[in-house]
Amino acid sequence: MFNLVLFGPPGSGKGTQSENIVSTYKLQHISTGDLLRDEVSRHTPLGTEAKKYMDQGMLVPDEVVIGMISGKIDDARDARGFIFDGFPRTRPQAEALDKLLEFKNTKIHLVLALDVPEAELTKRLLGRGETSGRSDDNEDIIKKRITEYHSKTQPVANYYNEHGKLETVTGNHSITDTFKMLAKHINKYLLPIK
Ligand code: B4P
Repeated sequence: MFNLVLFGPPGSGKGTQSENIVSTYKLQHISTGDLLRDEVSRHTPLGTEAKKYMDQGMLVPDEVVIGMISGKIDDARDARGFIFDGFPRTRPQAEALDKLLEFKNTKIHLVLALDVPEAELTKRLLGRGETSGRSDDNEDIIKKRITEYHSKTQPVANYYNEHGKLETVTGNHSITDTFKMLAKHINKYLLPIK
């Protein structure tokens, strides 16, 4: 089993590149953003709670997100591996993920961090907001999301760096070129499935 974390600030292309990675390497995709939006659209109690935070550009509380992830890992126990997209986003989430995986006799093998300048992130998220209808893609909320990223999520990169698992890739190139750079790192662990 090979487990990958795709890390980066809001709008860095985690969701976009996850699609390419999933179709090339046949990993099981776990996107906490997608899972939360699904809960919101189904008006579940978890979704109603999460929406309060997401609409303000804030992170959803750790216990809500961690509880949601655990079941998803169990559902796909025969997978070739997982790609965690947008998770973990805090140090407690990273520690909880390590414990969950250890319990399942596996671990995170590689963390790929997308590095994109802040002006480009804002431009992309405003562009996505014009078409996606997402509540977190207007200028004030984007600023708040980037502030949350610096204070709560950036420490996750340090955590994985301390464990020797972090590789940084410039995410400011075209979608195809960025994918090629990510693939170079993944190919050291896993070959593409045609
Ligand atoms: P997410 O759904 O994870 O999404 P994101 O960070 O906004 O974007 P992503 O990096 O995936 O960018 P994308 O590919 O779409 O988070 C949403 C919210 O959910 C969070 O704010 C939080 O409230 C909550 N949440 C999620 N996980 C959580 C957790 N673990 N803990 C707590 N709360 C959590 O790309 C953006 C745009 O750029 C797209 O339009 C795309 O087409 C474009 N683009 C991508 N790559 C490009 C490139 N190379 N060049 C040009 N454009 C590009």
